Formats: sequence, C-alpha cells, structure tokens
Amino acid sequence: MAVTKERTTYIGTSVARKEDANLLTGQTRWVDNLTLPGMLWVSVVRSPHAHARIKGVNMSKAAEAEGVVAAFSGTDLAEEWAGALPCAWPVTEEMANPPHWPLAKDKARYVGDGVAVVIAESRVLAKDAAELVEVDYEPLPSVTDVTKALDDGAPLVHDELDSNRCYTWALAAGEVDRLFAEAAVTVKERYRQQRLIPNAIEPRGVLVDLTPAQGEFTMWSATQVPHIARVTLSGTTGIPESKLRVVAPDVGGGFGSKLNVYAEEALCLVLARRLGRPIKWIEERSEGYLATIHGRDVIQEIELAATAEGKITAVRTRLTAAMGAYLQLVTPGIPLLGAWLYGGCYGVEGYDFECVGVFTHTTPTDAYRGAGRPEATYAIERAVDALARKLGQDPVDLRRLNFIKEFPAELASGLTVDSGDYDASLDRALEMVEYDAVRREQAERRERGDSTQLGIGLSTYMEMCGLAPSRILAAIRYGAGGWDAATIRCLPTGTVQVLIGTSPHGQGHVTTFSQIIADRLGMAIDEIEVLHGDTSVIPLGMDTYGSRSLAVGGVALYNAADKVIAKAKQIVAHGLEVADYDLEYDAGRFTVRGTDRSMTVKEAALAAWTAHNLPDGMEPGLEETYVYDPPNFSWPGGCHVAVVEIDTETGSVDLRRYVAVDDVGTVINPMIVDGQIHGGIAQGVAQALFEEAVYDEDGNLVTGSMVNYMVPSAAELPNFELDRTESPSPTNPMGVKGVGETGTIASPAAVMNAVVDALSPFGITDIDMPATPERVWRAIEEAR
Ligand code: MCN
Repeated sequence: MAVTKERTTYIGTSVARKEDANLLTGQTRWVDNLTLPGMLWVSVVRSPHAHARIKGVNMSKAAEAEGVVAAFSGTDLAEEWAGALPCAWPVTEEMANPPHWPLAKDKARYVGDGVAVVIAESRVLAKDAAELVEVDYEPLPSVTDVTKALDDGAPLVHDELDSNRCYTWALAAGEVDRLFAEAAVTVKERYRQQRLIPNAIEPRGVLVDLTPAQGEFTMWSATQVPHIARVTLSGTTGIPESKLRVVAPDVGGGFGSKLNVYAEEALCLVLARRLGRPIKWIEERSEGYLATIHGRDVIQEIELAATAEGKITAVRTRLTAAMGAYLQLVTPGIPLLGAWLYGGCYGVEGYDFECVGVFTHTTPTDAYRGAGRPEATYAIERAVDALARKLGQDPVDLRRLNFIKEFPAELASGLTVDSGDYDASLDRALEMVEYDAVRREQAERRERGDSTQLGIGLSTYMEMCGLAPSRILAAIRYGAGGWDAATIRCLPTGTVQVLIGTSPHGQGHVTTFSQIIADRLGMAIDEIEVLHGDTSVIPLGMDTYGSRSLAVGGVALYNAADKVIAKAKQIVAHGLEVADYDLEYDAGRFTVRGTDRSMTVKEAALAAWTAHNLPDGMEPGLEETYVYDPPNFSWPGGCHVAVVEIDTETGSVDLRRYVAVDDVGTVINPMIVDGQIHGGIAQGVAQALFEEAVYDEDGNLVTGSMVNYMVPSAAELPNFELDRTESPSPTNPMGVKGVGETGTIASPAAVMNAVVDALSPFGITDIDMPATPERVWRAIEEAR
C-alpha cells in the first residue's frame, strides 16, 4: 500500500495534550477517587512464606473485629470459581499450566500469594482485621533462583509436575552448525537480565458495583486491558460476558504490569456477588511489589559466528526464563517476544533460538515495557561489542559492515522487516555525540591514567511492535487476535465522537487520535471527543500494549475516516446534484470541480441525520466503524549512544550524555513521541544502573519497597539529546510505527556497552546489571 501524502495541519505538530487539563487541575477519575453508597473494602492476607503448606486458616478473631462484614479463606471461596485465573498464551502444546486460583487453598507458592480476604466497612478496618487472621503454615523449602530451579532435587513449585520446567520453545533456520564450524571467529557470552519491579505512578485498584436483580456487574479497574479483562474474568467468575461491564477510568501508567488479569479483580467480583454490596480494593505500594507482576529474570547465552572480516553469519541463543510461581495472562510468551530479534539489525544467515520457561517460588513475571525485546537487543548488542573487541575493530565499523540495507528484509528467523535505514540513524547519532572527539578524550584519559575513565556505548537496534497480524499470533499460539477497531460518529451539530478500542493510560491517544481525525475530516481538535476504556461504550477493542495503539488502532481510525468520507461524498453529490466523480475532497470540504459550490462533512452529517434528502436506499446517519488487522508488525529502529564516566576509586557510574536517534516512521505528535522516548530511556537506564529485585535464601523479597528498590528520579539522569530519521512503514496508509517501548529496548545495551568500554583497560568484559558502584568497584578490585 502506498503512503498517502495529504495536506495536513495537525499531523506532525506538537499539539498540546488534551489530557493534561484534567491531570493538572486534579479532575481525573482514578479508581481510588470513586466511591459508591454501601461500599465495602477488601484486604488480602498474603503469605509471608515463599513455600508453605496451609494447614488451617482461623478467621474468628478477624471476624469479630470492628467493622468486619465477612472473612474468607481460599477454601471458603473455592466454589465461587468457574475457572482458574487466565493464561492466554500457552506457547507449546505440552506447556505446564497448573491452576492459578485467586486465593491459594492448600499451598502458598511465593511471598505475597493471597491466602485469605477480610471485608470491612473501611479500608483501615479491613487492613487491621486482616492482621488478626491466623494462618497455620508449614514452611517448606523453596527456590527463587532461576539457575537453580532446574537442578535435581530442587523444591518443586507445583507437586503435580515432575520438574520446575514449564516449557521448551525453539526456533531454528539455516545451517547453524556448519556456519559455526566454518567461522573464523566466534564469541560466546552469558548475560543476566535481572528481575525488575514495575512502578506505575498509580498502583492497581478495583471497584465493583452490581445490580443483583439483573445479575449485572460493573468493574472499574486500573487496567490496560478492559476488553481482555471482560472476556477472561467472565471465564473465571462465571458472570456471563453480557452481564459484565469493565471500565478503565483514568489510569496512571502501567508499563505492561496492567496488561493483566489479576486475582484481586476476580475477588472483588465474586465478593460483590456473595455479599450483594459494592466492593473496593486499592493496592498499597509495598503490596504491589509482591502482588503485581515483575519483569525480566532471564539468563541468556548467546554465541556469534563470524568471518575474519567480522561479517556475522550465525547466532545461537539459549534462554532460561523465570515464570515465577504461576502463569499470569501472558507470562510464558514474554521471553519469546524477542525470539525473532537475536540477530538484531544484522543480516545473519543461520539462526538458532531456544527458551526454557521455569517455575520459581517468586512473584509471577509478565510483560514489562519492551517485553522480550530489551532482552534480545541487550544480548545481540553486547555480543557485537564483544566480537568487535575480539577482532580489534571499532564497534561502529563492525555494525556498519553487518547492517541490513535493503527493505523489506526477510530475517533468517522468519519475519519481514517493513522498512528502515540503520546507517542514517547511526550517522546522525555519531554526529550528535561527536564520536571522534569523545574517543580522543577517552584515549587521553587512558593515557594519563585518570581516576575517572570514559566509556562510549552504542546500541543500534530494531524491534517488532504494533502487535500484530492475527494469523501470525495464531501461529505462535497467542490466545487473542491482533486487530483493533475504531468508530467515527458524526453528530448533527458538527462535532464528532470517536470510539477507540485501545485503552490509553498515559500515552496521549485522546490527543494524537484527535489529530488524525482533525486532519482527515477538516475539524478543530476541540470538536472531537475521544471515548475509550469502557466495554459498554466501546464494543470492539484489543486494548493497549506492545506499542500497538497507533500502528493498529490509529490505522483503524484512519480507515474509518475513509468510510465516513466515502459516504459523505455520496450525500454531497446527491445534495448538489452532481456526479460523485465531479467532487474534489480536501480537509473536510467537497468542492464541485472548477466551481465554488461546496459542502462540508459537517453539513453532510446534518443531512444524514435529518435524512430529508438522501440517495435512495441509503441508511440515515453518518457513523462508520473499521476493524483493522495489520498485515505485519511495525519495525522501528535507530541508534542510541551513551557516554559514561566511571570513578575507578569508588565504582560510581555517571551517565554523562545520552543521544538517541529513533526511526518510528511518520510521527503524529513530535512532543508526545519525544515524551515516550524520554520515559522509555529512563526505564532502560534504570535497568542498566539502578534497579534490581532481590530475593534472600528463604524467598523473601529484600527489595520490598522504594527504600531499597532504586527507581531513579530526574536527578539521576542527564538531559536526553534526541533526533529522528523517518522511514515510513509501507504497510499502513499513514506510514506510522510504534514508539512506546523503543527507549527501553535500546538503552540498557547502550549504557552497559559504555560501562564495559570504560572498564576495558582493566580487562573487564562484563558486569551484571545494574552496574551499581559496589559491583563496578568489586570488578575493578578483582581485575587489579
Ligand atoms: N505516536 C506518534 N507517532 C508515532 C508513534 C506513536 O505520535 N510514529 C504516539 C501515539 O499516537 C500515542 C503514543 O505516541 O499517543 C504511543 O503510541 P504507541 O507507540 O502506539 O504505543 P501505545 O499507545 O500502544 O502504548 C503502549 C506502550 C507500551 S507497550 C508501554 S509498556 C508504555 C508506553 O506505551 N507504557 C506507558 N508508554 C507509556 N507511557 C506512559 N505515560 N505510561 C505507560 O504506562
């Protein structure tokens, strides 16, 4: 499909965000701001043990406490469930998927596993009473380290399985063994993707209302996925889908952690049903550290085969990926979202990938910004630097030699990259960072033996986002489609309602989607109202994750506008008594060719509503829906460069500069895109330098609060220097690609390549993330 170049006013402009007035004046509707008459609060009693048999739960003291209405153990609620919590991505036929009940009945399998609930008149009373619940635990041995969970004799997370292996998933193409045998040079590296804890500004929260006589339920949830939650929670609770309305009101970020269906949502629904009153639960921050999914926790082994000149011929990857104690919504598929990308933006011939998913006695893992793709980018970009060191080449030259240069490009792993220009973004990034000058400064410092050394790290990345063609998702056994939907409803008074199936929670869809319609229908931004996140208002939607909203939902909207314009054209042609081919269309106005006679889309909307003078047989009204299933993923790419200073006496790493040149195709709103990249880089730098979830020997989460889990603030980060190149995607009419995760995908590799580059005079070739001062200092001391 050709990229349409139309006269535009709003697309490509940094329109101020329509969302911000509410945010800045405190008029947002977070779940926590919602109150209903007769509402009760629930508090969840959580296991303090990583692994324990539940021998009994004594509720008597809690039940007598002030304000308590009811208290239930997992066994008490067992009959409420029509099914276990959903895992929608059974990645192989043989995958082990032990049932995950909203409350544990016989055994607790991680610290934080819910074992009982107390329902009371207020949040404080529910919490106080929860502390009076007496659970008789028999502690059992546990395993939290993914490298130990497959050892013989490791404690089993699920007794019914004969090991902690959840699945093995493999993908291979080309003559990999031969290419390795013939290689002039090989490198073999082992990297650790530490476990991360997502930190959206708003913790999770749920409120359920009901009309008992009709058996109808409304659930407000701080979720990214109201549509998916409705389908799946119907299966868990037995509430018919038609009787369940899910609303994602204003949602304060998610970063993948709210792309899920959680025990507390199911609990609030069945407790409302059981008690006949509205039920509310709001997560505390430290509770969220245990009860909301974690990210990463993967061990990676990667091998590259190359010619003497440095042409990479084959890649072999082995992953061991922690699932945690249970499979959440898409847990098993997350490491596989990188499965096709371990060759990076390099044209390799042989490809061999295998991932083993493993249960551990830990909080379940699942999607966290980038989901599989930061891991893949990290491994290949670090390995390419290792190869450059081995060959004595500059990492810039080695990358250039290997870049894919022609598009569309078929990857050895089997997918097709739509478009790109990796040299262009590399060139621009090197120019911005003044690469030669920084290398000179580095050489001078090394020469002088300065205590503060300089490191320069590159990450030339590409990724697949915009999830995605339903047929490909079927091939990889994903449980839903990849389409999305949009409806444009032209109202008789000249304004427009736009119904979108995506569910924004910080990304600014109300603004960017208004920009698309304003240009296409010739309207002012304020004449467009964007509705989202309510299953009773928006019947069709696949929600927001995988940087899919613009490249799938935005394209659905663009195409819906085509349908509106086509119908309006017939109405106008009929009204002006001309043939439709005599009409020219530009930005909301149809003009009879060569005359000054014209009519607007708004006028056509009024004519469609009065229906006084429509073509014979035409349905009144001007409202169109488009459901779009994309033919391919979208493939952003680019080059990030980090410059770090390391104090070799203390090990402290200072990120001095960060340059990012990204290619996300056509840009709708440059300011929003920059904001997405800023946030993404901050999260990736956090993985490289600051954040790590740590469990002790007994399976306690040692980093259980922000006191000891280091989420960086703006003070720890430099000003990011951004620019763009633009290779429009040929697969959609706007030429757009996703941007929501690119920063997080590219940045850990750039920063860690810089850290290792700074330390290379000591002979150091790897440091685990996060590169804390202690870790760096120890590495230097050992090397000395
Ligand atoms: N955009 C644009 N031009 C482009 C690409 C995108 O103007 N070429 C705009 C879009 O119209 C949209 C925003 O940028 O307003 C992000 O678009 P897209 O890349 O389609 O990503 P999604 O909207 O699907 O958002 C999901 C993505 C993911 S997967 C995570 S994780 C993430 C992220 O967005 N979580 C976020 N960004 C976040 N931002 C905030 N504030 N909070 C989160 O939880």
